[in-house]
This record gives sequence, structure tokens and C-alpha cells, in this order.
Amino acid sequence: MDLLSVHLVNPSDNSFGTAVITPRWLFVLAAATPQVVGDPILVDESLEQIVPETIHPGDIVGISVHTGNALRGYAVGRMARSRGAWVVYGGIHATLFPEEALERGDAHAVVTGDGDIAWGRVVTDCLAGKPEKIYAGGRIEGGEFLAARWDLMNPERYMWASVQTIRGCPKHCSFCSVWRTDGQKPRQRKFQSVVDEIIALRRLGFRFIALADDNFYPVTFTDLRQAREQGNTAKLEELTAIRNERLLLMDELAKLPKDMVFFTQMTMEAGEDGSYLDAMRKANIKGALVGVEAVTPEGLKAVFKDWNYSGEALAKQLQTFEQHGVHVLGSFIFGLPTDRAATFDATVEMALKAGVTFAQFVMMTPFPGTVDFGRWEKEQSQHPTMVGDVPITRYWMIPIEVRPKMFTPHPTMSSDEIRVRTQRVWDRFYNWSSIWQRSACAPRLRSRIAFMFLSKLYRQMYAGTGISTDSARRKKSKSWARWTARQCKKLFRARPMPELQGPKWDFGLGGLGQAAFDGRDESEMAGPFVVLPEN
Ligand code: B12
Ligand code: SF4
Repeated sequence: MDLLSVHLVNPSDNSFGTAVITPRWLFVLAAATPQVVGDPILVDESLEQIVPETIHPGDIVGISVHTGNALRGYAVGRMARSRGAWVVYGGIHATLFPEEALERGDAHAVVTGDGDIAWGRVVTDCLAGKPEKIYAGGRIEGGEFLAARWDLMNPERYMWASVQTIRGCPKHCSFCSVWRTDGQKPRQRKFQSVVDEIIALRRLGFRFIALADDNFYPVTFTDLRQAREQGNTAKLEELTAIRNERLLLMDELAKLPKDMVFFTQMTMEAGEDGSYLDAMRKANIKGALVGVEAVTPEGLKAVFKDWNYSGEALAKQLQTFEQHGVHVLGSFIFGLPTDRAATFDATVEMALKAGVTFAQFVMMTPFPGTVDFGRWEKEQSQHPTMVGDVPITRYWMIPIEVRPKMFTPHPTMSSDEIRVRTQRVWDRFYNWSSIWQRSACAPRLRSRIAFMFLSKLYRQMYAGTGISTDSARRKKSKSWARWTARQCKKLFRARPMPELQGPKWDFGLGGLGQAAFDGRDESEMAGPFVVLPEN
């Protein structure tokens, strides 16, 4: 009898042949796959579509769905089940809608929450022919997060790798589901495990790494002050320990080869803490996505983010990042009820004034699990708007060709007006002359060219294929993005460093970085770091 295979599928309607960032879950679940079934087959559809003939009866197919790719994910699941495989879903959307995955995606089982531990149980139960319908993966502790199996990745296909250092966010922004699904308590990985993984990636030739964190600045001065004022010693100790672990991580990252470039996301509150930003710069964390969202106090209030800065203070706060050597990717939302026609120009002008290195302008989308979604679903409950036979509050189930561009009506602007104005903002921020000016932050011509390509790629892949665009533009953007992606890939790759040694930690690697080093002798990891001169 042939041995069965485990397939892990990252669904996508858009295959570019090359992807910017590795979908981390694929490589983490690979690490969680019991050895008895061998190495799983990893399929990332953002590279190329799955070939149905590779699925055989008795195989186990794990599919990850977020809201944007749920429809494609369900199609893959139905195909796999029709070929006799066990079909299992996980990921944020499956966590929020397990019943939908069972019904529309033909699932045998759904894992909610973290898969690091639950996946092993699912595979074992499938092998026994008796999977349960729902597995509650829950929120595991940071020390239990598995290191990814990078040995199963084709390094030629990705520009950036992704490593997670922390999950959860203490905030509660109205448009975000992270604090509901991942929780408000930061769950921090052991820094040694993170460093081990990064070394494994640099050995493969990756020097650009996205720190796939919800919020890299989980403890603010306000949090510390409040705990102190309340005389809450336990809380103060907990917060201080989280902060110290962050600093330890950054100390270690600073010892890695100097050509490494990290990128993360965090709140703009970090602008209050120059020493933290300095530690980031020293650690080669060269950039951070910062959720600016809105540039007016009314807009910030509307998204429960009134702790963010607006006006002059906002520009100053963002400039502080840049002054400390941390580039900002400012993220702005359009379509908030408080937005007016003038908001678009005011926003792009603020982005330019604040000197952010990159910016993204997204259209308001009510993602499930958010406060905004809950409010909207309630409003719609009496007389739901339907698109075909699908209520608009299940918009991800509407075929792409007929899916509206925006879902919640705006009090004063049509969705077309918002879309067109948003496109203009992207065009203005990313015109060649603005990019050229911003590229002055790159020290050498080669990196300046890389910066310009990256800016254009970002603009094309994001705005050109996203909801704020039309189908003709989307088609043109896709082929442009494909070409640019090939050029960018060459710029991002570094010479693999199989000889790179990492620190030998005081304790065994068991449960920490082991998966990243599978097949390697622990003694290979001993010794000092090899530090390269900057190139
Ligand atoms: C890094 C990141 C990105 C990166 C990289 C994406 C990539 N290629 O991986 C970038 C910046 C490109 C990005 C882009 C976007 N992102 Co994003 N991103 C994240 C972030 C911060 C971390 C994801 C990650 O790598 N986590 C680490 C892995 C290990 O965790 P995980 O994926 O959750 O997987 C675990 C479990 O979910 C489970 N699991 C997952 N899959 C499966 C499958 C099976 C079978 C099983 C058993 C278990 C299982 O097990 C895993 C291990 O525990 C998340 C936030 C979050 N907390 O999830 C947002 C998040 C996923 N992104 C989100 C959004 C909205 C977007 C964008 C649409 C942004 C925008 N407005 O345009 C785009 C869409 C991109 C696209 N087309 O896919 C939302 C999704 C909301 C939703 N309901 O779908 C999130 C949750 C953030 C948020 N604010 O709400 N993103
Ligand atoms: S948007 Fe950012 S700051 Fe707000 S809850 Fe989500 S992860 Fe936290």
C-alpha cells in the first residue's frame, strides 16, 4: 500500500510564481506534523495552484483560511474531499467561522486558534479514521510556539522570510480582530528560539526578514506608569519582564550579520521611547508598519484609537521613528464615517510631511471578529442586503466578479468616489519623483534602486490588485507585479552562509529552535557569530 501524504495548502486566487513574504503557518504546521507521516507536501498557491492529481484517497489536507482567501480555500477543500482525502481547516477565518468551513468547505475537521499542538492530534485521529469535528487549539504560551521547518522551503521563491516573536495585542481597535483572536495578553516567544530560526534562514541566503508580530511594542510607558500608580507590583513585574525580553532579543539580533534587515509592526506609541527605537536600529530592525489609520481626532475616535496622535503631534511622532533610524510604513484607512472629500488630500499630505518611507492606504473593511463587524451585522439583521443569495455580511462568500468594492455605506460618499480618491492618493504617494526623493534614505546606488523597485512593487501588488482598483487595472498590475517581483528577488537574495554559527545557549534546544535545525548536529551551532562587513 502506498504511504499517505499530508498536504498543507495556502490558498490564493493570485499566483505570481514568486511571493514577497513566506506564509509562516505553512512551515510551522510542517513542524507540528507527526514524524510518522513523513515530511508534508507544502503548496503555496500564491506561487502556483495546487494540482488535484497530487491528492490521493486517505491523504490529509490542511488548509489555512483568512477572510480574503476563504472562498478559494473552500474550493480547494471540496476538491480534496471529492478525491477521498481528509480535509482540515485552520487559520483566523476558520477560528471565527468553524461551522462555515464544515459546511461550505466540506471539512472533516476544523482547528480553532493555535495549531502548534492541536495539529498533531488531528493527524493522529485522521490516521485512525476518527477525526473530531472541532479541535480547540486555544492560545498556547509563547514558550510553546514551534519553530518553522525552513528546510522544507524553496528559498528561490520568496523574497522575505517571516519569523514571529510575539502574539496578541493589548489594544482594542474597532477594525481589528487580533485582540479578540490572539488575545490582549502578549505571548512572547523565547528570544533564543527566535534567534536560532533567523540563523537558519540566513544560512539559506535570507537577509530580509519580516517579524510577523501583531505589535512589537507591547508595553508602553503608560502601561508601566499605570501599574506603578496602582501599586500593582505583580503587573509591573510582568510588564517589565516582557519589555526586558524584547530588549534581550534585540541585543542578540544586533550580533547577527550586519547585512540583515528586519521589518515589523507596532503602534506609534514607541515614538515615546527613544532607547527602544535605538535598540531596534542596532538590531537592524529597519522598518515598522505603524497603524496611523486617521489623521484627525474624530477619525481616531471612530476606530477606538484616540490614544494615537493627530495633526502636528502625529507628524512629530512619526518623524521621531525616522530620526532614530527606524523607517515607517504608515498605514491609513479610508472610508471611515468621519471622512470627507478633503480627508484624502489631507492624509497624503500628512504622510509626505511626516516623512514616512512607505505608506498604504486601505479601504475600510469590516473584518469578522471586530467591533465594526459586530455593529454592522446587528444593523443588517432586520433587513439584510443580499448579493444573489448571499447576505452582504458574508461578503467573502460572494464570487469576486460580483463582490461589491465596499460593504458598509458611507454617510456622504459613494463607494466609487472613495475608491477613485483612494487610488489617486496611492498614485500621488508613489509617483516616480516622490519615490526618488524618499529613496535618498538609501546609502548606496544599489540600495537606492532596490528601494525604488520595492516601492513600485508594493504599490502594484497591494493597490493594483486590491479592492480599491478595477479589473482592467488589476490585470495590468498583475503582469507588472510579476515582472517587478523577479527583479526584486535578485536584489533581496544574499549569499547563503551555511558556515554561519550561532550562540550555544545554556539549555538544550528541545522545543525551541529544534525544527529549524532538523538534521543538523547541535555542535554545528556552537561558537561565536560570524559578523560580515556591511555590503
Ligand atoms: C504577517 C502578516 C501579514 C504579512 C505577511 C502575510 C504572509 N504572507 O504570511 C503581510 C504584511 C503581507 C500581510 C498582509 C495582509 N494581511 Co496580514 N497579518 C499578518 C499577521 C500579523 C501575522 C500572520 C502570521 O504569519 N502569523 C504567524 C502564524 C504562525 O500564525 P497563524 O497564521 O495565525 O497560524 C497559526 C494558527 O492560525 C493556526 N493555523 C493557521 N492555518 C492553519 C491551518 C491548519 C490546517 C491548522 C490546523 C491550523 C492553522 O496554526 C498556526 C500556528 O499556531 C496577522 C495577525 C495574526 N495574528 O494572525 C495579520 C492578519 C492575518 N492579516 C490580516 C489582513 C487583513 C491582511 C491584509 C488583507 C491587510 C490589508 N488590509 O490589506 C493583507 C492580505 C494579504 C493576503 N492577500 O494574504 C488580518 C486578517 C483578518 C481576517 N479576518 O482575515 C490579520 C489577522 C491582522 C488583523 N489586523 O486582523 N499580513
Ligand atoms: S490594529 Fe494593531 S494596535 Fe490595534 S488591536 Fe490590532 S494589532 Fe493591536
